[in-house]
Amino acid sequence: MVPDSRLIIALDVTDREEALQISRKIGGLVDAIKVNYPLILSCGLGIVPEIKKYANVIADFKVADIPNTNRLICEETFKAGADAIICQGFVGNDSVKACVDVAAQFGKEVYVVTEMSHPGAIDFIQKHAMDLVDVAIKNGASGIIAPATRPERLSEIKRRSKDLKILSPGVGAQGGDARTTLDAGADFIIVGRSIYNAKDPYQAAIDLIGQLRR
Ligand code: O7M
Repeated sequence: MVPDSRLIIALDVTDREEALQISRKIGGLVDAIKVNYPLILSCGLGIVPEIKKYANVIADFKVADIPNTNRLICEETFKAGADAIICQGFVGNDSVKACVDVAAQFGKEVYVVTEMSHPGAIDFIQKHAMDLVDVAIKNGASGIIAPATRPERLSEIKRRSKDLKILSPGVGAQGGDARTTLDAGADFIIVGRSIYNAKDPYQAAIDLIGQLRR
């Protein structure tokens, strides 16, 4: 994924028509549409190729299993047409490698979660964020997920992550600021509610892109 708008929408709606309508409206504006369990559990993986008509699709399944199960999950996801998948790094090098190996077969990308954006990330995962960056580097992931809600942590993670792309959720509804997040080192911001709950999601996306280009 090469940055253009630097905006990824998190399409966490559960209604199929709403998901397709938003994708149709703003797919041409954003760098990717991220789908997560709310949409996939509601509509099935079959919605991936439909969304792909409008933008690249990132499957945010935070895959966190043994290598064999990770492999099976990644195969199904890439067969459905996703361009990238997100996995957890805390399950270890072998599990992440399984995802990267499948992605390589399909010519797709893997992103590894490091520190998450919510307050609970401080309980456990924050202590290991730098190790998780190392797991992503060691296993050849394309990039990582790091928090827009803690710009100072994002900067530290950026320093550690070298050339890995950074996708950063937490702008808007979780309190993060778009411009600050880029300045702290993110390549892309991931935004959900501030776009799909807006009265005019198209205009909300345009406004965010304007902030990112300032
Ligand atoms: O903008 P929001 O808060 O409505 O949505 C944020 C999206 O990013 C939503 O899909 C979350 O599941 C996801 N996300 C986080 O909010 N925090 C994280 O630490 C990680 C993710 C994520 O995308 O992980 C890959």
